Amino acid sequence: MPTAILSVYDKTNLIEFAKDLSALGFSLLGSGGTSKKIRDAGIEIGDVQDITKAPEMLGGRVKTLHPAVHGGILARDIPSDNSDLDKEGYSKIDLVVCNLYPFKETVAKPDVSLANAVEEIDIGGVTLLRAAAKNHERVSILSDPTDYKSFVESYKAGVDQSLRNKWALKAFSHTADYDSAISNYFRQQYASLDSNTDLVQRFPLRYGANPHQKPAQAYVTEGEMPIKVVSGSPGYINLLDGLNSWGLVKELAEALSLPAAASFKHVSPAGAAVGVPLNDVEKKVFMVDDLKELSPLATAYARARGADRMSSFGDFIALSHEVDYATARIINREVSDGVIAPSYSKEALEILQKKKGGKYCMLQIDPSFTPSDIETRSVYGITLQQRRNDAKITNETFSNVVSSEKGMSKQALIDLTVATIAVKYTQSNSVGYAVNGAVVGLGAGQQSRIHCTRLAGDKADNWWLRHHPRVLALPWKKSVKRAEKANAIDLFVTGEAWRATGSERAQWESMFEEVPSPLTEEEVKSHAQQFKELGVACCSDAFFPFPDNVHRAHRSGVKYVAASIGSVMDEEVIKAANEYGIVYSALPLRLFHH
Ligand code: 93A
Repeated sequence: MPTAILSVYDKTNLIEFAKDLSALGFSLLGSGGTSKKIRDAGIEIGDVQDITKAPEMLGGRVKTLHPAVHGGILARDIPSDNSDLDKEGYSKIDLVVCNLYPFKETVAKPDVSLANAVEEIDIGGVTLLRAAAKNHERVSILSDPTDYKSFVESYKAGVDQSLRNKWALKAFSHTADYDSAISNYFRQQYASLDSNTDLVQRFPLRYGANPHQKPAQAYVTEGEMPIKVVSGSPGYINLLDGLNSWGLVKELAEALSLPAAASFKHVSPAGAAVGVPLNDVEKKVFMVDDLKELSPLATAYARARGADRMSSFGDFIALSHEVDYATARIINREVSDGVIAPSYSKEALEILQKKKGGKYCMLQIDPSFTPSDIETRSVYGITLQQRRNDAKITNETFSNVVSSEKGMSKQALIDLTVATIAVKYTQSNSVGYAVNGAVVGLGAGQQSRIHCTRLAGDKADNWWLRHHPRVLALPWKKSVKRAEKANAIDLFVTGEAWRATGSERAQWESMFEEVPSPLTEEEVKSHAQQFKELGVACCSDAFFPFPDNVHRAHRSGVKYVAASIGSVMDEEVIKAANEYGIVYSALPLRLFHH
């Protein structure tokens, strides 16, 4: 006679099922509440104690935890297991029906006490599920009341191993989900930044992507959280920016053996750069000409922030090395949301901890932290997994030159590396232009590649126009702030200022001692000619589907391209590159990032 153990919290469909099992010839055993309910319905059922010969104890904490139960479940059909059972007088159990105490529902209630939550941690039920699921070759495990019917049907037709396999999977998924709810709760109680604990695995976030998306948190499930909050209280997007930008600067600094900086907005870089020294014009363009000493890290941030000053307004900054006094001084006078770095010098801490009235978000990351090879996220309730994009960008990455022009200078390799690592951390589609170790134009998150190429090109053109002597000599009124200058310069170089009318125009004009006249077509043209001489590098995160991208890139001084091939139009694209003497490197990788 087959034996079934029933121990369920959720008693849905239980009576009908017990009836069916009896009719199929099962001998039934139940834990306290389960057997009572079945017996009260007039169905014959024994108690688990009948086989354990031990009472339920500790107020129900020990009901089914006994070798008579688990020996009966785990025994295989092999002589040694049979003789072990015989020695103890135990019998095999063929079916386990179990679902667990409602831990998730309990901790979701407001004001639940820790003691109440702990009491809802099911131990015996989880053990029943795991034991039966482990021995699913012989035992059926039902953890979901909706499976009772199919069990009865399949049992009548003979044993269906494939169903047993599926039920075992379901049982283990159930216990895994249950345990992760418990560890999540314990993490909140015992391993949060807000409680005094040695093991910090979690910190609460102000809110999610939007203020109404509460609660929000950041956590690790293994080891220690590699990030410390030095000041401020980060939000969800701060963390997205911080983690992506840190990945970028760490990789960039390692690739080029130079300090690196990134200025992120909405999870894409507005700028990224390495610490290549600045000349006097660049110091003016990047608004750091008043600072005496610039460290390599400060130079990297000045360049990164100077790529697209308007987009960098309120940025999240990543710095590859310890934040020093010079870098902290630049950050301190810019409008910025936060910074992530491996450490802060004493002077830097002193400066930045006062920023925003002490609310400036400062994160410190353990530089030796290596994320797991597998990335997991959940979108619309579905869990997605992929291998992390840990492809290394080295000089070798650019070695397959497919154009007739082949020469690649050391500077070109640096700039291609900067552009490529930047697009690797940019929301796709993306195209990035770089010069002098810095991104100078980035087209991010466009659905069409030519729009990325145009956007990056327009940004690069404007960046170069900001070097124009007439921009550097604009007669500002003393009261004009740095951010206002960035906006006003943008209106000037794009010509938007002269399309503006009414209060917009008046406001723009009010910033100058003397209202400047527009740049003439000739001035723009001859300045652009000098840009071409710089030899701009360009990386696309996937192949160029049409030659229009190459034509557009060329107009913004692009001399070096790194993009994968694989388009039916490759030949046309490379032909266009050859028309301009562009060095075209076929990337061995695609670098989509989402
Ligand atoms: O407290 S327990 O972890 N100790 C046990 O030994 C045990 N065995 C089964 N809880 C235990 N269970 C759980 O009791 C089952 O998972 C089920 O949710 C519940 C059924 O209890 P009752 O039959 O008394 O209603």
